[in-house]
Amino acid sequence: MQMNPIQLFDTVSSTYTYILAAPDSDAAVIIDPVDHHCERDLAHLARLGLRLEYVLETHVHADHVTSAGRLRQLTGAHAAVPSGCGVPPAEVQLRDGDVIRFGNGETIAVLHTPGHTAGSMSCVWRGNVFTGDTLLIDGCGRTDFQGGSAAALYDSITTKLFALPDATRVWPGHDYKGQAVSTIGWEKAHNARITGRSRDEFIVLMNGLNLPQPKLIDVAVPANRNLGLPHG
Ligand SMILES: N[C@@H](CCC(=O)N[C@@H](CS)C(=O)NCC(=O)O)C(=O)O
Ligand SMILES: [Fe+2]
Repeated sequence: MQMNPIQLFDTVSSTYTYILAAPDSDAAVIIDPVDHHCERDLAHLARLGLRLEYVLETHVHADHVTSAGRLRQLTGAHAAVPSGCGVPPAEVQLRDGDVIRFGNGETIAVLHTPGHTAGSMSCVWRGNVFTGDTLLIDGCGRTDFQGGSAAALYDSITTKLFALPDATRVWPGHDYKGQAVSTIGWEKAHNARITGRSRDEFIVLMNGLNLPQPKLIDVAVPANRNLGLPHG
């Protein structure tokens, strides 16, 4: 079976980028592309004969710069970002419950899943959920910058993502341990941050992590609010 979604990795920031290829047309969507992999991603699309319709961002990233603006310029794709992320140049400002249509009747359902950042979104397509940094495999995104909230993250994961069918495949925005894909059922039963913790216990855990700031945060956040393009 053709690998779909196509999962691509950035070893610098441990970011996953995804290409979703419509099974019955040449249309494609890319999720969370990374600046220095623009040519790699264009080559993937070209080799597979795919035409990019949307560049989608799950949130404004703090640890790497997106290539969304450049991919949009080079392919004519539309840029779609969460409306709560403050990215004015994106023509599609996503809200909870929105549906992105591409190809021949393909639909991506958009869920607002705040917590890692205030605007963070997850996207559901054909039994797959792209969780950005809301739910990671056996983990979750941090909640200590960009309007993050441990309480909101707990609610997003347990009431929105865990409401998806157990067989739904979970494709995270990052992985720091060499893991690639999970399922909602597995995460419900085993997630090291969530499973067996009350909401209050989760909040205490997250608020006590004391992680160092991402090295690129002061560069990445302003750049990503302009789709990774230079300001001016
Ligand atoms: N050391 C990394 C930190 C990366 C980081 O903080 N990643 C965020 C996602 S943007 C996160 O939520 N990580 C989860 C964790 O470290 O528990 C860097 O400097 O970029
Ligand atoms: Fe993030």
